[in-house]
This record gives sequence, C-alpha cells and structure tokens, in this order.
Amino acid sequence: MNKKWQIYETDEDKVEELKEKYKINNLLATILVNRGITSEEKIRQFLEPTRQDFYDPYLMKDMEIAVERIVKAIERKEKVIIYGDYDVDGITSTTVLKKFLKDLGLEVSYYIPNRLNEGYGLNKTAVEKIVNEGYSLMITVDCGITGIEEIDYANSLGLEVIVTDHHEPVEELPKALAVIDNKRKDSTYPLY
Ligand SMILES: [Mn+2]
Repeated sequence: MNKKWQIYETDEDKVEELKEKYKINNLLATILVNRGITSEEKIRQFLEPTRQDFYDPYLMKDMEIAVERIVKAIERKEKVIIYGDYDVDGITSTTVLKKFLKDLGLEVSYYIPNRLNEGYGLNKTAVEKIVNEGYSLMITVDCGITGIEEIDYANSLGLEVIVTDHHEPVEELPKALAVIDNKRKDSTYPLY
C-alpha cells in the first residue's frame, strides 16, 4: 500500500513564542501549534489536565443505562466479566475498569481472546464459556461495536451486555443493553 504523508506547515513564529512562554521544547510546542492549541486556557488543559476539564460523561449516549445496570450488579453481587482485547488499549482499558469496579466492591473477572486462535473481538465460543461460568453481565472494552451476532447470541443465552468501544460501528448497532461508543452516528458527545 502506498501512503502519502502530508506534513503540516508549521507556524514557526508561534512555536518560538510558546517555547519561550511555557518553557517547553520544540517538539511539544510544534504539536500544540499544529493542533491549534494556542490559547492560555487550552494549553493549560492540555499540559495539566484535571478532572474538571473532562466533559460530562452523561453526554455519551446510553451512559445512564450502563451506570444504572452496573450499580444494580454491585447491589446484587452479580458475577460480572469484562471482555477486552489483547492489544495495548484493550489491556489498558480492561485493567482500568477491573480496578475501578473492584474498588466499588464488585468481584469482576476478565476475558481477553487469544490473538492467534480467536482473533480480535467477541466470538460465540467465548460467549458460551462465559455463560457456562455463571456470569450475568458482560462489559466489553475496546471491542463489541461490530459484534452484532455474538451479542444476539449472548442475549439468547440470558447474558446481558454493555458495549464500550471506540471503533467504527457497521450499519446497525448491536442489540446490547447499552452501546457506549463516540463513533455512533447519533453521538453528540463533543470529544475535543
Ligand atoms: Mn484495541
């Protein structure tokens, strides 16, 4: 595949100005300028972000449904499993969510498909295994948005699914209890 790289024409004067003002190196100043992060407030948010800088998570479609379902799982002490991915963001998101839910008092397990035997994303054999182990709620991270058939299968076996993903959906969304993905066509979350 032939790729054509298009490199930004950088405003070098602006780069110099930011380097001086914020005592940052050339690379960082170039990144800020190329991304249009040049106001004082934007630069602070980028270099020293706080929780106050995040948008309200409830701006994400289905967030409320997902939160309520997870709260119910905690109250009922349900068996919950996180279905992740074997790559860097898949493993990171699995770890972050597992720790968070454990801190909230939920005994939560995880499933990461084998890269060679299973490949990326949900698969029916794994769903079946999860159901047989007595889980009642599965939360996907970094996958699931295109797992239409697998989620239909999970539903048919009584396993409820919350999808959290950042990949592109196909034509239809999976029939999960909640589908949290900013790439949903109807998403109005600001993101940047
Ligand atoms: Mn991934």
